[in-house]
Amino acid sequence: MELWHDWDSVCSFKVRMVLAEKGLAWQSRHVDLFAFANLSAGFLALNPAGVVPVLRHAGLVLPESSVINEYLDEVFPSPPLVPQAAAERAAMRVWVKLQDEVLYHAQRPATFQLMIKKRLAGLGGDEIARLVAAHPQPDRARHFIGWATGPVDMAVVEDARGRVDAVLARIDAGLQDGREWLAGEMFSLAECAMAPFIDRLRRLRFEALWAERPKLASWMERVAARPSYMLARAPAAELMQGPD
Ligand SMILES: N[C@@H](CCC(=O)N[C@@H](CS)C(=O)NCC(=O)O)C(=O)O
Repeated sequence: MELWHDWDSVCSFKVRMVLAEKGLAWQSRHVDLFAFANLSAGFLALNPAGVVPVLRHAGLVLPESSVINEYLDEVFPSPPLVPQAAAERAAMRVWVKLQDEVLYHAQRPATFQLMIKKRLAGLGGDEIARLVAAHPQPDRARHFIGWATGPVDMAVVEDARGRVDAVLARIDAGLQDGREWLAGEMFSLAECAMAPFIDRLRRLRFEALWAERPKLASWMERVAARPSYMLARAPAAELMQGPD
């Protein structure tokens, strides 16, 4: 099994978390997003969308972290990460969709302002524009040009914080009545999808968003205490620097 990924990529962390939960061995194919290796012809042949992660297993080349995670659970069912009951399985998928479609995009501008900008500081705006010119997703090229250059824009960070807050409020509300895990009785792919954002939001110093939400805060601690979380998290040397 091979995984094309970058270490400090939330979408890659999501898949590494499932691999770790299941104790699966995998070969790392590092795609350095800061060298724009995801836009090389070789990588685009694997994933025309130009994003990580991509899994290769038994001749299958698979993009999309949530699809990869469901595939891994079907092919390697032990320990299970998808609930048996249809209602819980559906609930799990709604959480994963919230992560994919809302939380990922909510935090992204803040990650650009407070982390990616620092990492790309050596490159001028023109150089960045040149490097992303052939990005298969024009919106993403625009994000690099608009958010990864110039001084930190705190208005963008505050807007992102507000959008993240709305997602965290939903998670908090989903954890009422002593519920330990999002989809019901078991730790599931819903937690694997959210786990990387616990790391990211802590490092963005967004902790005020859970300071007054004890259920959310203890769920975050439960997820971050799993051995798989530490195994899946980027090694210290690979972490982007956060806000000062
Ligand atoms: N929906 C995709 C999104 C993948 C994605 O956005 N990956 C990011 C890293 S977390 C990436 O490759 N970014 C590079 C870019 O935007 O150019 C998934 O979940 O796999």
